[in-house]
Amino acid sequence: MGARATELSQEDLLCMYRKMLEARYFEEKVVEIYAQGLMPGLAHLYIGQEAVAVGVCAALKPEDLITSTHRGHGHCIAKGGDLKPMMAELFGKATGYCRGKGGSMHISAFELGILGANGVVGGGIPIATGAALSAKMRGSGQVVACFFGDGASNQGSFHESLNIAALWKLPVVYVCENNRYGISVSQARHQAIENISVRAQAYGMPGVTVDGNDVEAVYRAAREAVERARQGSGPTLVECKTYRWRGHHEGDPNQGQRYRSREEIQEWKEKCPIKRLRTKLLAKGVSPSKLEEIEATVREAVEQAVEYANNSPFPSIKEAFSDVYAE
Ligand SMILES: Cc1ncc(C[n+]2csc(CCOP(=O)(O)OP(=O)(O)O)c2C)c(N)n1
Repeated sequence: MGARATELSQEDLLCMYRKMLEARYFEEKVVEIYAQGLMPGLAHLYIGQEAVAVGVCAALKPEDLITSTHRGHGHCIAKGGDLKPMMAELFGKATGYCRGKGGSMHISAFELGILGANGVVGGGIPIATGAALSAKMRGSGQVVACFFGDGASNQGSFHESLNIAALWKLPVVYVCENNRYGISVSQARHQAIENISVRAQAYGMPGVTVDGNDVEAVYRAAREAVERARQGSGPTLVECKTYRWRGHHEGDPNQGQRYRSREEIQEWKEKCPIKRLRTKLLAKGVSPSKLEEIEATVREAVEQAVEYANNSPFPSIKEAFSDVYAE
């Protein structure tokens, strides 16, 4: 993305705006296509959380690594994923990042430093920690950003990983996306703490909480944590407070009845991270037509990704067992 500077230029912010739109429009399309039954498996959408992935990945270099979650499309796009092989992967097609065998929840693209989305809650945390140990032992200078949710921060994998990463000063940034729910359980019903970042103290690393709907705030916190990791000073826990607009997965009927109110959803929609950046860009003197042009280009790119996915073949039955295990 070319950011990583202390101060973000207008060009950096426009780049972030484009990436956030890619994540949003890609998934708005997934809503439609999933409802038509064209996508096998489950789709957990990231709509509302885009500022986290984009703010964090803007602080990384292309050779840095990320691990993702079951809600991983935004992470993949922010780290440089191309919409066409991503959409093809969601359709189960041979032209997808994992040749159609990963689907929405298991996209990986090692060439982009994407070590994989993961259906196991908290499963990416030890993977990121191991990758950070590897980077340290190889002296590669790489940093690993590890995305996970508030629910995942209750898993043993979280506590064991943070403990060892702090002890060994591993180059990893733990990014907790506190979107307030683990499926239908609110944070207040699964944790006695308000800020998950306080857990960092127990392991001897810095912990910060930021507004996860403010891409610049996320970027600033991530940048500091990435620099700290790169200098050999060890991990940081960055908690980003945000919200998911859709149900837990597509097909979860909850849009304001069972576990959260319509008013709550509406309140968070008003804090839309994309609208917020748009307002900021306009205030900085960017013309509305420039933003409209970006919006139209991204919409077109999403349409092309769907066409590409639709026209791609399914993998051959003969390849059922290839690319499943590392060779
Ligand atoms: C080890 C494990 N336990 C339980 C589940 C079932 N499960 C899927 S998503 C989820 C909630 C995850 O919540 P959080 O980590 O906050 O992520 P979010 O869905 O909010 O992004 C659970 C319990 C699972 N996939 N893996």
